[in-house]
Amino acid sequence: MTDTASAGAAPEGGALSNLLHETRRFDPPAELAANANVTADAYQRAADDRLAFWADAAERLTWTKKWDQVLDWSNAPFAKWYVGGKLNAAYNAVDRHVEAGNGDKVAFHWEGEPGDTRTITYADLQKMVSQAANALIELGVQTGDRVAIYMPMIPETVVAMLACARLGAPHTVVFGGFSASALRDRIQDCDARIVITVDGQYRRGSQAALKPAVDEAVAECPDVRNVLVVRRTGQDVAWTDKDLWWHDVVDRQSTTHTPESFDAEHPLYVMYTSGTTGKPKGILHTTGGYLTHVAYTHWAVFDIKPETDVFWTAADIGWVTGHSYIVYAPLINGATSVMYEGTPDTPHQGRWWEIIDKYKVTILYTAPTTIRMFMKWGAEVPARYDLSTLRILGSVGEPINPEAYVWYRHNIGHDRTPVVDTWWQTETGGHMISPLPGVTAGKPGSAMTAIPGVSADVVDDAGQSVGNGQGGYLVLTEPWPGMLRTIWGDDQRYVDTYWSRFPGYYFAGDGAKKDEDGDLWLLGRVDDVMNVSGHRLSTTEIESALVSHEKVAEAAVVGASDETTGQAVVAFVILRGAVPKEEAQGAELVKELRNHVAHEISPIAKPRSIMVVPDLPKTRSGKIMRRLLRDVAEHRTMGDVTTLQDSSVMDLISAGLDSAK
Ligand code: 6R9
Repeated sequence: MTDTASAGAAPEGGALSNLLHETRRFDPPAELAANANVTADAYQRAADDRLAFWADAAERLTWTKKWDQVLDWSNAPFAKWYVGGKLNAAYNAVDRHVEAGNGDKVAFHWEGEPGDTRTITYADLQKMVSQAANALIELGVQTGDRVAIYMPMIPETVVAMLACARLGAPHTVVFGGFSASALRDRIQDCDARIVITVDGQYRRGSQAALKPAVDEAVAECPDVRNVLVVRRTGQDVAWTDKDLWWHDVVDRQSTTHTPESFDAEHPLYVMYTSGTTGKPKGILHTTGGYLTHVAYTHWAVFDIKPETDVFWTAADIGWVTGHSYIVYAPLINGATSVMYEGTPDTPHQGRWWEIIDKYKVTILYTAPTTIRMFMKWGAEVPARYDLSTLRILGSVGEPINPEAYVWYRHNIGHDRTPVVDTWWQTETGGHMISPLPGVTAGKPGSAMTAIPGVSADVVDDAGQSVGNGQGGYLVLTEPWPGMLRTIWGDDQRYVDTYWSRFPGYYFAGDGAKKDEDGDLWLLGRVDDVMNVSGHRLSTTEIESALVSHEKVAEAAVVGASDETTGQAVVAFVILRGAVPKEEAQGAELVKELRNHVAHEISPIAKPRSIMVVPDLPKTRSGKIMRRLLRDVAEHRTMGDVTTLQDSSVMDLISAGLDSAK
């Protein structure tokens, strides 16, 4: 994420518009359209009276006291939504469904990586959350205290989050792949007093310890009183006098707990997201607005039918996508979800499709990077399973290349399912720009339009709205319920980062284009834009051109400094499974790919060099860390790798580069 409000340049429209040559259109299936939760009139209703629209949406929640005012924007950009309203997040996610007689309904079909499974109903969840809340009270947690959660994808992670929410103690979940120092920084930044973790997790068939990283982090956090440890793998762990086993403390608690109501603006959680430089930003979300936003979008964008759907967000809970669409939204809406602990290729490359087949999943939500990985493994893998229950496919995290979109729709959705490409951020809380599956004729590669109740635009350097066919910066022109309220402990950084570049508008940090119909195409972070001989090129466009070549599964493009052209295009590609090894290493293939880019976009976009790599450096959310690839391309020592999902990837790439010299 960009940190400075003035960073970067947006690509110009018109100059290079490969993506806009995409002409394929996919209408919503008639049956889905006829039964859709949301129809086209929602856009008009929201445009006529935006606040009345969001007041309606808030009726999806159970309030103990209704709000007096939908939005107080008098102290902009510090928003207050549903002013005066009171509610409890955990009650809304769990208890009310049990009270309504749906206690036996499955909340989660949980699948462990080694093949162990657990079925957790809403009634089970109510008991588990109540016990965990009672345990936290025993450990001295009070309303407003922060609790850090460093856990893998197991049901106790959801329980821990909801127990915190129930007590009004904001949680901060730190992705289990992050290092001890990343964990320490986050605990210290939000001054968490309790840490909840596990002994270890299952990763690619083996046990990976998590607790040692907590020990290392907590050694430098004197204010942490206790570490609550869930036993997941049973492996040996070192023990300190702050440590307590979850089963010792939680299991003996009462299974009932009466929830208290909190103010709509009471902090719900802090989620850290990295800046390009400097310390991570603690994005603060509060209760009423955030829950309204995620519940509405989950219902509208995924057309969720809680009675019949089986919903699967295949993402990590340590990413905002997991918070909003594994935990809060599906539970608020009373849906049944799948939750999977492990990696997609353990013990075999068909694991996801086997899970869909087994639980009859109807809606799948994942990231483009994962789709491209499946492309690399080949279409014959999903073809072995029954995926006929799927009715909607979602994408999130990066722009989805048209080729990946079409592959996903065809090989996973069997050409029956709409693909909803959802643009949003940790900061926005929930979906902002997305097709609606029963309304929108989808264009592969385009996130289409702002959802009802949200106002987005593309502006030029001067903050003027650009015309159709033009590119610029993506901005959000009106406040929305799920918006971040501030950066934890740093109001000024909140104002500077998001609200200063274009006064009155939220600056998202992404480049975007409007096509001839006014639909939106996301072009990546503005700091990923290159300038080659005075031409501004977007990484996304060149990557999409490379991925459209039959031999390429995944591509990452960066701009490396170049004496003559200012910057030069450097590409890293992963090939599809079927390409023979000798060919993969040959100069012929590189030439073929360079020519392909020249043909698809323009000779200006032709990469100076293309390197075939086994893997790419990615974050927990599957975003390619181009900053590190730039370091490689410019022969610099590598920057901070603490937020990489797998830091050994960079060693492989550097080694390959050395041997290619
Ligand atoms: C949800 C999430 C936010 C950044 C965002 C943008 C990129 C996310 C996208 C997308 C194009 C999409 N992004 N979804 N770009 N199309 N459908 O990813 O949050 O981790 O905070 O990242 O991700 O660049 O600004 P977060």
